[in-house]
Amino acid sequence: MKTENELVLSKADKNKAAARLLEMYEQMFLLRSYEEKIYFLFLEGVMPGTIHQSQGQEACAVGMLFDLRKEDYMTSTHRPAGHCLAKGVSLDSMMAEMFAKSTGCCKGKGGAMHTGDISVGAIPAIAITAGGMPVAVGVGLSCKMRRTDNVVVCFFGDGASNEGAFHEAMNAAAIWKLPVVFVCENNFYGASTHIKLVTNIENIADRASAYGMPGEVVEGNDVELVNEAATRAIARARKGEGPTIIELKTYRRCGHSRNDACAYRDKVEEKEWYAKDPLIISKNRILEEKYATAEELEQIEKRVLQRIEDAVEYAKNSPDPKPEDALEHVYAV
Ligand SMILES: Cc1ncc(C[n+]2csc(CCOP(=O)(O)OP(=O)(O)O)c2C)c(N)n1
Ligand SMILES: [Mg+2]
Repeated sequence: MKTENELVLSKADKNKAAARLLEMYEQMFLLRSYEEKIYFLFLEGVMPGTIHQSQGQEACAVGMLFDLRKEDYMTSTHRPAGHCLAKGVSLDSMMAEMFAKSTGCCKGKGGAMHTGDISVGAIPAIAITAGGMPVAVGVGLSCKMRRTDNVVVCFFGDGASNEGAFHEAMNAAAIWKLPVVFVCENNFYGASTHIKLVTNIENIADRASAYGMPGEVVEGNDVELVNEAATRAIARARKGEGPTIIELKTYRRCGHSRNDACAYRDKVEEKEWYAKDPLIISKNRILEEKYATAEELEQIEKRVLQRIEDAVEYAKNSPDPKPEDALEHVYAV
């Protein structure tokens, strides 16, 4: 039987778990709603450039980055919106970047595929498949050489795991015991190619042993499980024990890019994964555990949707870059 103190403690723990899951749900809802809004703005033809979206993969970004400090770093991919919002890039500056405005997080010069903001540790994204991985190793080396205890979370896809840069990055991080957490968002496709056609093993994380680092396979649509794995790997990295590979099994609810209807995907497979939507998994848990009522969740969602509308207004009312700005913030030798 539990003592009175233990009961009080477990109630406090429950309150903490409730607050964390509600916050994670709000963040995931923000990621989903932001990308849905962007998609419709693209259909309206009011935005230049192109988009690669990550609806369905929100638990990966939020679970991995939830406990990172501002001073920690994150590298992303051609699908960076969720990662950047979860790392703390401001919603207004991301929306303005999509409208190519001078108030954008990259002053309107980066667009969707180079989103980021170094002031919050979000290294602007690189759209070259696996291109962010050697960069993450360089940032990790810098963290170590400066004797900080900062860590780097490095996102990449299943497709990226067959690039040479993947292997070189893993090996260098392992031999130098760098504070890098490698996160493979395995959504089973590299553009239209199913992973089975290009990879002869079941789990990308199984490759960890080849570099002498731990590897973990996690249900990537359950934000709490992702967060638990993140906690283990981040603690290891902070203590100077070196890198980890975390493989998150997930699925995108959208096409590879904006005009992809996913004709190459099996419809039964799609249906099974759509039933495992990360937002629904968390929402059901919140309601089952009575962390909040349906009405309270609706209030949270309404608040988020209003923030997005405000960001669109901010972006639309922001100034365009001036022609001479093309010569600013560029480096040449
Ligand atoms: C070196 C390189 N080759 C090809 C491309 C074109 N390309 C862009 S995304 C992509 C698929 C990447 O798949 P994956 O790593 O699984 O990421 P996902 O799109 O599933 O998030 C490809 C082939 C590229 N950007 N860079
Ligand atoms: Mg993929």
